[in-house]
Parts: sequence; C-alpha cells; structure tokens
Amino acid sequence: MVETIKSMNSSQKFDRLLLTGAGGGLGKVLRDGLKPYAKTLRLSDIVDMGSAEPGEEVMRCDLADKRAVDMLTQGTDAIVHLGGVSVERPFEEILEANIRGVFHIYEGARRNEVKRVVFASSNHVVGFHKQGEMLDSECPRRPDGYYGLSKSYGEDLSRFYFDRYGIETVCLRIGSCYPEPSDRRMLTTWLSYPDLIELIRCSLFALDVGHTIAYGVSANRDVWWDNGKAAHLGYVPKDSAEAFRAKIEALPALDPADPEAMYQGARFVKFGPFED
Ligand code: NAI
Ligand code: 15L
Repeated sequence: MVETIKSMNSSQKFDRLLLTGAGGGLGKVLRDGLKPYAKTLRLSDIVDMGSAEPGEEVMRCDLADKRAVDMLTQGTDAIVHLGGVSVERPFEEILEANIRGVFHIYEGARRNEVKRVVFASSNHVVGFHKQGEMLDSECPRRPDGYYGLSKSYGEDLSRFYFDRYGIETVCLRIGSCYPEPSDRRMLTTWLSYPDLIELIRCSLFALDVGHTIAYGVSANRDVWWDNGKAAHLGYVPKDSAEAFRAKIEALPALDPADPEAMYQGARFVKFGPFED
C-alpha cells in the first residue's frame, strides 16, 4: 500500500488506481491520461475494454453487483468513479447503475480501506438553475431529472462516508466534456480533455480534500460556476471554448423561451415522463 494521500504528491504513483467506466467516452481518455499516476491502473466497465496493456488490469464488472464491486475495489489505493448511466433514463435503469452502483463503490471502499474517491458528478445536479445564474459548490441543488438526482445522491452518500468513515471524496460536477463544444451552451459549460485530466490529477493528489465539490469546466469566457470553495485542489484550467465561438455562433440559435435555452441543464430539463 502506498503512503496516505495526505503525504503524497503527483510525482509519486499509486500502487493501484481503479478507474470505473473505463470503456466510456471519458474513460478512454483517462485510460491514457491517468497512466503516469499509477503503477497499476485497474480498468473496469460492463462493456468490453479490450485486453490489458502493460501497467493495466482489466476487470469487467456490473456496478449493480455488490459482491463483484467488493472484489473490484480490493487492493486499490484510490478510485476514479465514472461508471454508470450518463444521460437521462427511466428511474429503474438509473437506480441499478448509479444509485446502487455508487453505494457499492463506497461499501467496497470502506471494506477495503480505500483512502480517496473522485466521483464524476454532473452539472445536472444543479440543472434547474437558470442559465446566467452564478453558482458555487454550496448553492441549493436543483437536479433536472433522475440522472441528476442520482448524482446528487452520490454527493450526499460520499459526504456521509467521509463524516462516518473518513473516506475522502472530490465530487466533480462536470460540465460538457467533449473534444470541442458543439452548441452555444457549451461555450460556457465545456471542459476540454486535457483540463479533465488535470482536474482529476489535482483531485487525486491534493492534500486534505475531506469532502470537496468542484465544477469541471475549462477557462471559458462566460462563467456560471465559481470554484472558489475548491481552490485547495489547485486546479487551474488552461483551455477555453473561445476558439470555437465563431463556428458555434454561426449555428441557428434556440428560441429564448425554450426551456432548453433557459436552464443550465438545457435539454435534460425536458426529458420524461417515462411511462411503463
Ligand atoms: P459514458 O456513458 O460514455 O461512460 C459511462 C460508462 O459507464 C460506459 O462505458 C458504461 O458501459 C458504463 N456503465 C454503465 N452502466 C454500468 C454498470 N451497471 N456497471 C458498470 N459500468 C457501467 O459517459 P462519459 O461521457 O464517459 O461520462 C463518464 C462519467 O462522467 C459518467 O458518470 C457521467 O455521468 C459523468 N459526466 C460526464 C459528462 C460529459 O460531458 N461527458 C458531464 C457530466 C458528468
Ligand atoms: C452530463 O452529465 C452528461 O453525462 C453528458 O452526456 C452531457 O450531456 C453533459 O452532462 C452536459 O450537460 O453537456
């Protein structure tokens, strides 16, 4: 086992770092991006991730399976938890992958003495705030659907596991993490891949994070999210959506009365109801 995170810096490596959701869009980016920070990177997903490369372990696992997640977390020093349903879906789907899934991750962390978790939360925890409203990490949450509610649950659950068991967590309310912004809202919410990797590096190695909530966003011109209360992470984004503004503003604009244009969660506020 490595030293505690309290005395680590990022020139050191974790013995074994677990990445869930490794087969997904961001997981594939972090499969390469996190390699410098772990002697062994344990990759997990419910989908095929290909074979393990040097310095990797591949473990296919359904997050809804408590025993499998307990085995998955054994022998790991820290967890980057990205796995789960990443869009709005009927409650029953969200329940299994996200709500039971995050509970199983924290139970695994507790039983196997994992010191720190970086939890991929989402801007959809605050999606029913109006666009243009400035939010910090202590603002009232206004989830915009079952998906946002599941991330809100993950934020509360991780607070409980810190208060009760001392497991540190950084919850990242990620904005829109893609190779480039693709609509007007993303000029504000975009997080570049290099900034994502840097934010996760900071979240893994900063000292004494306790339970921290931070927004995952690049250094865009227009800002809805204030990371002042997460300054101790030392995250300084380098990229900006400005380079894409002309291309995006050439696209047709939404009607300002459309809820998609009014709320921070955009199209997520319009999903549902889901009938049986
Ligand atoms: P993604 O949908 O591409 O990846 C999620 C991965 O989780 C998938 O590979 C999927 O197979 C896996 N998964 C789903 N159910 C599972 C289960 N029951 N057991 C094990 N694995 C399961 O999503 P993406 O974009 O890579 O996002 C990663 C994380 O970041 C997600 O938690 C998402 O909610 C969060 N996030 C992403 C944002 C983005 O802009 N990409 C924005 C905000 C949050
Ligand atoms: C998310 O939470 C989703 O996982 C992602 O697919 C995007 O839709 C993103 O938020 C966003 O709000 O742009």
